[in-house]
Amino acid sequence: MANISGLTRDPKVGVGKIGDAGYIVIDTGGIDSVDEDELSAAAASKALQMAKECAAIILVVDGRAGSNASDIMLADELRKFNIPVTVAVNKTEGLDFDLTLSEFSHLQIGPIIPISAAHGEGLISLIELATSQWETASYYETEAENLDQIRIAVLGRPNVGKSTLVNRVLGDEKMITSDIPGTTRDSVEFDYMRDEQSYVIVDTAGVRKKGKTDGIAEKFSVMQTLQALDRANIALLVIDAREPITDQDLNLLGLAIDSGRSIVIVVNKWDNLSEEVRDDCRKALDRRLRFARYAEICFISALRGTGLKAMFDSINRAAAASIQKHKTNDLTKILIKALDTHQPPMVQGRRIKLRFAHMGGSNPPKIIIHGNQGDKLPESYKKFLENFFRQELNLVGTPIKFFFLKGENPYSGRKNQLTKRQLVKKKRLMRFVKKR
Ligand SMILES: Nc1nc2c(ncn2[C@@H]2O[C@H](COP(=O)(O)OP(=O)(O)OP(=O)(O)O)[C@@H](O)[C@H]2O)c(=O)[nH]1
Ligand SMILES: [Mg+2]
Repeated sequence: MANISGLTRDPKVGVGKIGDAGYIVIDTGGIDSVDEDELSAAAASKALQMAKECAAIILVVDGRAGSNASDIMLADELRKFNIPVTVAVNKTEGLDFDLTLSEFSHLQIGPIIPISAAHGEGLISLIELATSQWETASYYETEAENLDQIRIAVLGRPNVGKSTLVNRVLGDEKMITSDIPGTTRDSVEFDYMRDEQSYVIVDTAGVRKKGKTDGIAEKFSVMQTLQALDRANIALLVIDAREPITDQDLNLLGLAIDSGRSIVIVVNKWDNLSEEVRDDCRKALDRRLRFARYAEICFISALRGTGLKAMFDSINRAAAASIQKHKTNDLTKILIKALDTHQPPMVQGRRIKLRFAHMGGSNPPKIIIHGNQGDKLPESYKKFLENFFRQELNLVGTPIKFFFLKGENPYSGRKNQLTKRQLVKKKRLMRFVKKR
C-alpha cells in the first residue's frame, strides 16, 4: 500500500474470525469531499451504499492529519443509517492518546479507538469493539458536545402533569392542561433561559399503556417520545405521586436508559400529601427504580411551582456529567484501585487481568477497558466496576457505557525487537532450560 489517500477504489472483501463468530469485512473506497473529482464521488456513493447493508461500520480516520471536513460529512451521513459505528483513529503510533481522542470526539457517532494498521496494533480490539456493539441497544449520539444549550425532553404517562410543569417553568400558560388524559397530542418545544443557561424544553404527548383499542395511539406516542429523546441531553421522566408506579412508568424509564440520555426523575403532585403517603411513595420508588439508581429524584409540585430549583440543579449536574472527559491515566488509576478492592474472578483456571482503561467518547460517557479475557467478565463484576467508576468520577444522572475488550493494549508500543546477540543468548538459555 502506498501513502496516497483515496487509493482504494474498488471495494475489497475479506473474511475474519474472532472466537466463534465469523465476520465479513468490506474495505470500501476512500471518501474525500475535498477533491471532488467524478471518480471519488462515485466511490463515495458506492461506499455509502455498501455501508448501509452492513451490521457494523468502522469509520477510519487519520490520526496524523487530524479531523477534517470529510470526516464530519461522513459521520453525518452514517448517523442516518442507524447502524453502530466505531471510529478507528489510524496512524496513532507515538501520538498522545488523549489528544488524539479529543480531536475526534466531536464526530459523536460511536466509540473511538486508536489503532496503527501499519504496525498491526489495536486491530483485534477494533474488531471486538465493532462487533460488541451488535448486542447493545442503539445509543443515540447528540451533536452537542458542549452545553451552550441543554435540551430537555419531558416524558411520562398521560396526566402526570408534564404540560403543567412546562407552563410553570416558562411562567406562562403555553400548553393546554386538563385532567383528561391525552390532552397533549404533539410534541412542542420552547426556548428558556435560567441563570444565564439556555435550555430547550420539549413537552411530549403522554405515552399510553398498551391496549387493544389504542395500539396505534400508543405506538405513535412512543415514536414521538423517541424522537424527542433522540436530540435531547436530558430525559426528564415525570411520575405522578398520587398513583402507584406502573409498568408503563418503568417502560418509559427503560426507553430513556436505552437512548443513552442523562435522566432526571421528577415525582410530581407532591403538594397536599400526608407524611404517610409520601413515605409510601419514597419506599415504592426505592424498590422499583433500583435499575436506575444513578438518576437523581426530585419531588415537585408543578401546580404550586415548588422544587423547581432543585430540579434544575439536578438537570445541570446530569447534563455536565454526560459530556465529562477523563484522561487515560486517571481512568487506569481508578481501574487499578477497583482491582485492588475486589479482584476479578478466575475463568477456566486463569485470573482475568484488566490492564488499562480509556475514554471512548462522551454523551453518554464510554469507557473502554482492555485486558486478557476481558470479554469473559461476569455481569456482577461489570456492575461492580460501573459503580466504582461512577463513584470515583462522581457521575450522576448519566448512563455509562462500558466496553470490555480482550484484545491487546493498542498503546503498549511495538514489541521489543531482539538484537542478533540477544537472540543467540535467548536460544542458548532455552536449550539450557530444556536440558534441566
Ligand atoms: N395536585 C396537583 N395536580 C397537578 C399537578 N400538576 C398537574 N396537576 C393536574 O394534573 C392534571 C394533568 O395535567 P397535565 O399537565 O395536563 O398533564 P400531562 O402530563 O401534560 O398530560 P397529557 O398531556 O395528557 O399527557 C391536571 O388536572 C393538572 O391540574 C401538581 O403538581 N399537583
Ligand atoms: Mg400535556
